[in-house]
Amino acid sequence: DMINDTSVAQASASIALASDAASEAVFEHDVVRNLICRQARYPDIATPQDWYMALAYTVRDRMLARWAESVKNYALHHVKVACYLSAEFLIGPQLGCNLLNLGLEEEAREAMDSLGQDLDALLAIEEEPGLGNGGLGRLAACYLDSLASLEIPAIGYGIRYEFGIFDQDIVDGWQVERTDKWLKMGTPWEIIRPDIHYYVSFGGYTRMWNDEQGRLRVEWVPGRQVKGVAYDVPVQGYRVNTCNVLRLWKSEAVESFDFDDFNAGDYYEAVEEKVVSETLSKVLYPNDEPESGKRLRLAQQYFFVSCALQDMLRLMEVSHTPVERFADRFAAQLNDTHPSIAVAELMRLLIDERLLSWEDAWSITQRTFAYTNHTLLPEALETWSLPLMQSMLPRLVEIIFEINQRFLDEVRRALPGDEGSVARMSLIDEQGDKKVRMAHLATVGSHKVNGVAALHSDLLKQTILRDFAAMFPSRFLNVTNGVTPRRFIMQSNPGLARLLDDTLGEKWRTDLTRLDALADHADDATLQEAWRAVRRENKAKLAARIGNITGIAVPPEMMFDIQVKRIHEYKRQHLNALHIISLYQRLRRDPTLDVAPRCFIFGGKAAPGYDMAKLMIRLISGIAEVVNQDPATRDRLKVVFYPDFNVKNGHIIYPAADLSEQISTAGKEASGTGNMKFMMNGALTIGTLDGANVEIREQAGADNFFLFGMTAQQVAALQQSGYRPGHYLEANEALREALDEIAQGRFSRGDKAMFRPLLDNLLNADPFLVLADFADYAACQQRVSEAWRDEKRWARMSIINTARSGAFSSDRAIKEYCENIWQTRAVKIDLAAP
Ligand code: 7GP
Repeated sequence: DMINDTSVAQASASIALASDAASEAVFEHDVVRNLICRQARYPDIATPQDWYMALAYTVRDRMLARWAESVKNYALHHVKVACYLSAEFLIGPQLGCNLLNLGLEEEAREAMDSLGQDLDALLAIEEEPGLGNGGLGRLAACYLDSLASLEIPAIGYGIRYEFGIFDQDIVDGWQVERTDKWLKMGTPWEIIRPDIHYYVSFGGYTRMWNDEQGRLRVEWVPGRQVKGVAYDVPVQGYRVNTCNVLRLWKSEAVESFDFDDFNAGDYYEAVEEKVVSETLSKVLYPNDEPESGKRLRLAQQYFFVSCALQDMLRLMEVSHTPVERFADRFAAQLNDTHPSIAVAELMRLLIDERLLSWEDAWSITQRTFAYTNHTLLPEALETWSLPLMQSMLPRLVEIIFEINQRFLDEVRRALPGDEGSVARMSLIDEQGDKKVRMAHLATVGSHKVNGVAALHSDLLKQTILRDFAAMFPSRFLNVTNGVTPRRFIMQSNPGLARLLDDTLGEKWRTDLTRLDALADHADDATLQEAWRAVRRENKAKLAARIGNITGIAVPPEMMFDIQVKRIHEYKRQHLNALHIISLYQRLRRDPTLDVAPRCFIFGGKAAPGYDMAKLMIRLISGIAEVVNQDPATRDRLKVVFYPDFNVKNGHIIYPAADLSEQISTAGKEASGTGNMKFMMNGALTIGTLDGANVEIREQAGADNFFLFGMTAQQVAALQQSGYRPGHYLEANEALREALDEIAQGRFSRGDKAMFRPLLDNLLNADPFLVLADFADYAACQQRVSEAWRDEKRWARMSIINTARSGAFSSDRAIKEYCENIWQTRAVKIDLAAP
């Protein structure tokens, strides 16, 4: 009844609208009220943290009526909701983007000003929730931003980790990890929903029984249960009333405490139970770690997926929709295989608890799910030990067996006598210790499977999912990734945003393809001058920050050549490093050498257990230490390792880049999204034909992209025919010298052993073809240097890159998901309507 109550609707609308119409004075008043009513502080003794909280609550208050209105509308109109299931959401700092999306930035700035507070200083103290590792988690966050901005009903489902990705310190050139205590000051961006909670079972056994109707039923008698409580983060669309929700689950102990029987022993057991239950959502696993001790990780995956599906079923009930219509009301996207146990869990919920037939349940399941793959690296493909899964999720394994049996029957019918295909496609890897192949479960249980860039989607069909693509060709498609221009242009590069407004009007803000018109002005001298001015300012800001953090003075006139991303051998930070060493050698040998003065900036975290990646960080630090203080080169060459690369630091780094390093071994980087952020902000790319680089080059034009290296095909062919790194070493003197200098301890304070593992790996195996691509990379970098000398040409190329970046908005990507996979559409949220 409540949702039809006009007076309630009017009240909600007026709460939301009043705050919009509100003057700066009202905003200011609300901040002070929150300072007192939420922080219990008067202005005269309030700390910056108090002011930040007061401001954040003031902004949040302006989102809540929109949120309630959005939720009400979804329920009322029985619309289809896109559910994005992801173990990671790397959402970044919230205050700035919420101010931007609500259109309240100026109002807030002025209000805080009158209160004697600097908005930028308050934005700077926000601790970001690091609930993701990198690309995959950040992509999920960009997609939530686009869904809300495109007014599409959506829910993000994930885990509320108490500790997110570790913070990185650099000590003596080495990475040192610190735990990320993002909640230590509390967070104003979540609403706890103790009433929205579900129970999730683990362990125990299953048994069959006959119910009163004589139906054969399966009961899972769990060994223990954990409670999942909803923690909601509002996701505000850009200049629209849509406010969606990111629902994160925190694990808690089940209060099954029997007070009558209680004695001291049981009490301590109960406390222990509580501790164990709460560890489930305690910490995010860093990726790229070797498999081991991952029991808790599987438990996390099942935990959040089960909560999400139970929540979706509850929403069906709330809106009085029969469960048979589940797939008409929800589209559920599996962000890689981490949530893929959802396929079996939805089957369990529908069969065991809602008593649907296998066939009906399976039809619903397949129509509900779609699966996005984010990697082809064999070591990153998830498998779970069958015995482990059997002990933790006995009922789910039974269901997986049944799915597999029915599926393999289908394979045998399609390919009679082809037991090779059956073994390859099975959900269970039977070789050695038995394992469940999660990518196969996701593929079989979904109606659509996509890769994240054109090349990657093709390779997916040719490699790891080849048999499936042959059998179900129409299931496979590509959706190239995208990034949100709200955060990565408007919020982090306000200078550029203003210049774009001045040049093009404001339409680009809601339709990024409008940037295209900029290309017509690429040679315009006035635009070029303004363009350079914006870039100069961004670079000066980054230079100042680098000075503060590292003590390294970098002149903003230098070319800023930047590689920021997770540290990984396939991303080849060491290729970049080897080129720097050889450049350094050339400069020492010939001080008059005419090359562009450059500052090479690196940033990124290495997984704590990934020794080679950590050694790569140490190598970069070692090069920086030597190069930066060498009087022979220090005016022309700088090297910086920027510590603790995260979303917040990205805000200052992307807009300051002249050159974006996207140099992965072709075929290994599924898409990349940093490449898109750099391009939008006017950086030129030096890159291989890998991931979305291919499409970036197509958009920018070959003349506006620095291409080098082997193609994915050439890489595969070379590896097939037996790659010999030594061959490339013999042919390249500069390469030999660079490796030799490392071996001599030049970048390790004389320690000749330090980089031995890295050198041995390159010389003996070089699995990512660093040596094979070195010569072409160095030659390409030479072309970069030459292009830099021509200021006008560079400005033109930079402008064209931004102009052609419209295709890489996450809005474009989300529209493709909606049309080609989810069949969802926009719903206008109108606050004024009674
Ligand atoms: C990344 C891919 O490495 C990157 O190329 C892509 O742009 C990004 O996903 C978003 O699609 N993968 C991960 O971050 C990751 O954790 C493990 O993959 C499955």
